[in-house]
Amino acid sequence: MSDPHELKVLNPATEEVVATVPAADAAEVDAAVVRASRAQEKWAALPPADRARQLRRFADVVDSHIDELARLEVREAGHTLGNARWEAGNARDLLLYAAGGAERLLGRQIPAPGGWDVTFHEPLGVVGVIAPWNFPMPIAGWGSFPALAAGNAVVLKPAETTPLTALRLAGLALEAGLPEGVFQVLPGYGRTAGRALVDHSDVAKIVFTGSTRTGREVMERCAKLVKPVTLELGGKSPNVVFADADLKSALDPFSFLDNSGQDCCARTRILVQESVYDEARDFLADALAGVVVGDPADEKTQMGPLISRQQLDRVRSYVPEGAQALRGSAPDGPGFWFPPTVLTGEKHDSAAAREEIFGPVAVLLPFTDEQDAIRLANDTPYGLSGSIWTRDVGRALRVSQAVRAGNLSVNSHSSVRYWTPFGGFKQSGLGRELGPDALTAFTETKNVFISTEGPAL
Ligand code: TXE
Repeated sequence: MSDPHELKVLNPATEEVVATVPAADAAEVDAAVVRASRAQEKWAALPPADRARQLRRFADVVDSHIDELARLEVREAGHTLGNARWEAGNARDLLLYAAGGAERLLGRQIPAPGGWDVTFHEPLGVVGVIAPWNFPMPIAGWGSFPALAAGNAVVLKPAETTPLTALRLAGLALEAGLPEGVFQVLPGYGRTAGRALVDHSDVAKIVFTGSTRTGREVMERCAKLVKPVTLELGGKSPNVVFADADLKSALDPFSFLDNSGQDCCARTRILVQESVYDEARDFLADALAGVVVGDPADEKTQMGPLISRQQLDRVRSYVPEGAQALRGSAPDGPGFWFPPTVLTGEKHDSAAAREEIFGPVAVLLPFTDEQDAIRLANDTPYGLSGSIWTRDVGRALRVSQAVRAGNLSVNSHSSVRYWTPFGGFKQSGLGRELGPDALTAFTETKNVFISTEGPAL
């Protein structure tokens, strides 16, 4: 069965149609890649400072549209206004940070007898970025902006449910003076436009963020062309809380409720030392009851709806009627609402404790001692993120070394900053985005040896 020719974008808080957008087919993907290839040659030939200046101008234009972009994100993704403003600001900040990278894409000079040996970071060509719906603007930027700064052209396919902010960003890029074809956004279905981008022989790399299942398929298809991939996949991150921790901060419910739990770094396995388990449960019961769930456009709202009916059904399937749980409240009526929930009767190996739910649902589990905490924290195929809460510095260091995950925080729930590397161990992904090395992931290293001996006369 072929996909429809358009995408219907719904407001997840009301189920009203926000917009209808044409969906690209394989021929349109091909045409975009041809345009991108042409544009890329000129873009890569620009002096780095000129490329940087154009990206800074793009950042300025994004900056003057923060509120518009944020309100669009609220309507298409149901994010709270505060979060959406942060997301638009993140796109601006990453543009500025990546722009500086264009001027600092340094090679090396390596000692070699009989001459000089130097390395260059050359752009790959056309990069395909496949983005998810959970953070449409930031993740579009994480894949695209460092690639652009390194001299590549980008074709970005946003998720079916959230194409609008990405399309607007592409419009703002043109407004800022970026050459046509350098940054194109092509909404479409995963198995049509997404696959066409992955399979295209002139797309030099794929950056994919989404489910582990689809990521595996993307990697398999890329293998046929020996095409490099960066994969940012799912997570089931632990929040390890020792008895000596500041419980109030450690059990901040927004460590798993932010973005309605649709966050690959959400700390959804709350592992609490058994001596403070009851105290933790009582604290969470009160905290969930106080969470304001409702209209995401209202400044006072702390948590909005889920993205879609499909996601709501998926989340519901993990919380059957009569499940032992602490619950907050959520609106009735239209919209994809689910209340903040902590499951308290799960075993370590139950589906809810092991699988990525991607909704406002965490499990609360006890552990005995440090070794038990490490064992449970690592008892998952994922390895994206996690928090460790203790006042014992030695223990904090030991546990952060022992937990196999790409992004940990000690006595904090922070995880993603545009200037630090981000990515997963195990089945959470492959490669890193952001941080000081972000641009090199979009380059080939070329080594050139120059003889100083000269040709024999
Ligand atoms: O993801 P998909 P879905 C997880 C989360 C969620 C589950 C399913 O657990 O509940 O995945 O979400 C495109 N070839 N995450 O179904 O299918 C698709 O169009 C090429 C975690 O939305 O992975 C979209 O643009 N592309 C995650 C993108 O892939 C394909 C964020 C993601 O969709 C494709 C999102 C194909 N065959 C979901 N099939 C995170 N890491 O944060 C789909 N796509």
